[in-house]
Amino acid sequence: TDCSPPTAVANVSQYACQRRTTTENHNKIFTDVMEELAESSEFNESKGPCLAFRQAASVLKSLPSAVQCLEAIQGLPCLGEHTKAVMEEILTFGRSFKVEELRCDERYQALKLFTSVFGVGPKTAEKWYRRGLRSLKEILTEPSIQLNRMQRAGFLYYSDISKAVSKAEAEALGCIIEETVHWIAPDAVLALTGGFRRGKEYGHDVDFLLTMPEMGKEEGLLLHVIDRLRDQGILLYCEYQGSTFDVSKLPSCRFEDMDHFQKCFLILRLEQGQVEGERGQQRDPGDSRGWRAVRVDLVAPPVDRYAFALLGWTGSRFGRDLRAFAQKERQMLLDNHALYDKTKQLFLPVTTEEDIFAHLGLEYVEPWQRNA
Ligand code: DCP
Ligand code: MG
Repeated sequence: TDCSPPTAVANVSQYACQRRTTTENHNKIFTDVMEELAESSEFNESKGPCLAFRQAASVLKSLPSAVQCLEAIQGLPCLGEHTKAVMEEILTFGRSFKVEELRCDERYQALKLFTSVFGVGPKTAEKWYRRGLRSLKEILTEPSIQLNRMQRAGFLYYSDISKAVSKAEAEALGCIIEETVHWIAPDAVLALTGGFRRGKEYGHDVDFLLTMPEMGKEEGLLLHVIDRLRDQGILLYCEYQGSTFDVSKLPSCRFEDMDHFQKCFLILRLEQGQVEGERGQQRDPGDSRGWRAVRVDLVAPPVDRYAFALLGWTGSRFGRDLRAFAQKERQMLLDNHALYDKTKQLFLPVTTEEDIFAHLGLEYVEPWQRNA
């Protein structure tokens, strides 16, 4: 094996927004482990180690080939001693004992299981674990546990929504949403975002952005869409959040995970016959229902915020690092709503994603290169 550090590796940026990361991951044996360790740190509320493992995984995903030896990662950013030790284990033994130990850990297993339910976050999972609960069945049969509406839907459709959504299924949903939206507003603009916009073959949900060419016309649009989906009999669950977007409150000085646009978190019923390649075909001999439940997110920003929302919702670490880059390297604040130049004390004019990259002095990166 060639252990000389490839020249391309010599100048990898610490920021994902200065790297190009396709869905082709040559270092999956390392990144899967890093992501499990990050998740475990998250359960333990160890923010530092969690971020460190996620950043390390992200750097490894951007490499053009598989890492064969420790020498090959010399000079790469974001790879700490901890990460290197894990990589050394994998390179030497083909496996990580540290992560194998973790996979056997009762607490990790339970928290991973509980957080796999739609509507259950680390806090709730921890609460259930502390009460001695270990399985989903125990949660459902424990009389003192009060599930909220979202969690009830999460349990009801658990087997469907814990199954990956394929690109063909995402496209089929795209057609359904498009037809629904255009029936209500023929000039509405609909875009597939999230992992599928980045070219992923599978996802945990399907994310769409929706807007109107005329400012203000997007108000109430989502509620109409929801009504229409319900009329069609395909709305299994809906959690609607109205807009809390207020131009006068910009810029937000902290990194906000949630944006203020009107949005809804849905579970939709997708007929097997509507999915390309599955027409007249039985997916699973044991499953004769002919449909599955799918998680869908719809977000409807006003058109003048569309580029920011699109960039944010296309997501991955790429988006997070863009914000960090803007703040640390450019003294600018970027979120899903706006880009503010702190030095010039003004909001920068933006209509496209390209404009945002240009303002930040970054080369444009295509969505399919943002799988950081
Ligand atoms: N996002 C955001 N603001 C929110 C919620 C999400 O900017 N309020 C971003 C972060 C995510 C992206 O939107 O990267 C889409 O979220 P998902 O959780 O659906 O992630 P992906 O689509 O990237 O992956 P998956 O295949 O798991 O759906
Ligand atoms: Mg998604």
